Amino acid sequence: MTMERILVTGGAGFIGANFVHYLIRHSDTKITVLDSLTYAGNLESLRDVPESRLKVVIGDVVDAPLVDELVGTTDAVVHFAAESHNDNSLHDPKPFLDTNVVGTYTLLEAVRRHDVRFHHISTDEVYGDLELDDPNRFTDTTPYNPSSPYSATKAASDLLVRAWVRSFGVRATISNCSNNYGPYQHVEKFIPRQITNILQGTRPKLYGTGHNVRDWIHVDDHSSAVWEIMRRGTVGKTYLIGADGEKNNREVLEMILGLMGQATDAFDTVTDRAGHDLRYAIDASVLREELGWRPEHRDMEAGLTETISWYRENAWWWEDSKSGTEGRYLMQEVAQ
Ligand code: NAD
Ligand code: TDX
Repeated sequence: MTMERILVTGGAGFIGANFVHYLIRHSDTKITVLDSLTYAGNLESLRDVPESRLKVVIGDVVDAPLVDELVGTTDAVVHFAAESHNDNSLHDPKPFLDTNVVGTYTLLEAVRRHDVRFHHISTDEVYGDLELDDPNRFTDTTPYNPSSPYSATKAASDLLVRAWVRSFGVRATISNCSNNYGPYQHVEKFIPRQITNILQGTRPKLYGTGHNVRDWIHVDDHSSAVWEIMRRGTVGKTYLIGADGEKNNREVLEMILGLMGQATDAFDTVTDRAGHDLRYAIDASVLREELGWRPEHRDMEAGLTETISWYRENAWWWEDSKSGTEGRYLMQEVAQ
């Protein structure tokens, strides 16, 4: 199947931008990014991409005529655009419904009309959470059980994709990935928030006891998995992406503090997130066995060292958004 032209929604966000860089390095595709540049989108993340390979359209995934026009002139769509932060969804869920549910519906209708290959990016959070000692991990048959407004809208979007495959024969795949880290991640998220706090002389903030477990994967490994699925995955199928990277938040924070030359207890514990999921864990054996995919970044300490250096060297990229983000956290804390 030809995949010379790819439409990347949300390509100015964290994972979308890293995916664009990945395609530049690993393919000859021509890329169109569709992004509405919310607070989370930053065109500077695409600054080094050659103009001959990239077109950027600033627009909304709920804008049906625009989406129809762009989908009509591409070979495939990869749909990253979303409202992505759980904490924001607890305080103002409406944009999550608009972008994550109506936006996905709008894209599905367009790919259906034009018979274009579609890959939907989703999250492990659709499965809810696991007990710390549960020997099972999430698989593609784990029942959906989302906890937050964010994960409920992602679950809804996945179910729309499944229905469009079954009812209308849309050529779609879905991937549910675990927590990503790496460059260009917004400073609202756990790892960049703590790194940039330390760089600015502020103490990191750990929610609750910090025993919540996340299954960390480097963003480049997410990109390589998505590109494999787009090229060689089975239409109609859901693939779980994870790199066996389970760590609790306290361990990750202590690692960051140690790597940045701080005492490992130099952090504050703050009010826990409402409904805070305890543990996520991905079983990626289908992806490994069917497509032969393997993660390259298996050492989180090495990945974090690189990520810390990136934030240290690229303060110009994040500094402008830092005070607004911390202001938002302060307001959310007051509203609790
Ligand atoms: P992000 O918040 O960094 O980026 C989202 C991008 O989408 C931004 O550039 C934003 O401007 C854009 N966008 C938002 N609403 C839009 C709209 N209505 N129209 C067009 N563009 C819009 O998010 P991210 O962390 O890069 O996540 C990307 C995708 O990956 C999301 O679908 C998310 O659910 C999924 N995901 C994220 C993680 C993670 O750890 N961050 C893990 C698994 C899955
Ligand atoms: O300041 C903080 N302190 C803290 O302890 C922040 C921002 C977070 N946390 C905790 C909450 C989580 O247990 O760290 C963990 C990670 O938090 P986030 O970075 O907000 O990620 P999470 O809620 O796990 O969701 C992420 O992974 C799945 C992404 O944001 C989602 O888009 C993705 O679907």
